[in-house]
Amino acid sequence: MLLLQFSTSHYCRKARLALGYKSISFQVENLTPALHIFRVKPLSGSHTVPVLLPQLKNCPSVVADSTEIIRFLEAYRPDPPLYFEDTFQQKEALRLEDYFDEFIGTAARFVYYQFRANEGKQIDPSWMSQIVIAIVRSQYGINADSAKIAAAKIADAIAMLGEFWQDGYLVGDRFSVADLTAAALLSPLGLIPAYRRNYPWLFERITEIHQLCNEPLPKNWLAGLN
Ligand SMILES: N[C@@H](CCC(=O)N[C@@H](CS)C(=O)NCC(=O)O)C(=O)O
Repeated sequence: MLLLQFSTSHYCRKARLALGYKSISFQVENLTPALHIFRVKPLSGSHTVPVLLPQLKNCPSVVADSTEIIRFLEAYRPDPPLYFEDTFQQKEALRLEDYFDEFIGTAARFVYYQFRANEGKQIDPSWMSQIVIAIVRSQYGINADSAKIAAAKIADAIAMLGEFWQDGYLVGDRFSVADLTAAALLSPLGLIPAYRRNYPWLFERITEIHQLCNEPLPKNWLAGLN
């Protein structure tokens, strides 16, 4: 399988965590933001990554969007499961996946890129990195005000996780797509010292989930501890 991705994208991380959890071997093709459109659009009709090319007989040739990728992987290799057989638990797991995808992944992007353009500039001051940060900020309208609204949404999500993650799982009594999605989409916050200081349990849990899924933590993650 080939995963078309941005190496730093947390939605691509979500897809990699799922592939790793299911011990599916895959290769990645790292795309350059903005130029990626020429590779991705003809395949999926959309402009976002991740896009998975299963490259297998009797499988779709293209699976786009992290949620669809997990749906595909679950059918392709049901064990170990990320979904539930119980209808109520499954509905709840998909509801939480959607909540993290639609509200928290986007909010984390705002907070992260606001940080990288200001206090976190020294993490990678190279012109290439600064250009990518500038493109993302302009594409999504990221500024101090929009980042503040995003930070409030993240605070709500962390409060909710605090109830479930300190000693359990988001749904039922085992790991699922809901935990995986929360870990992937909140992982960029690990580079931000204030979050590391205030929520050590959150980053311990995100670390455990990366280990469970055989996925390295984000580059420079330790910078958040300084
Ligand atoms: N709902 C999508 C969101 C993916 C997404 O937002 N990807 C971003 C990277 S983090 C992207 O491709 N941005 C480039 C663009 O929108 O042109 C998913 O879950 O796969």
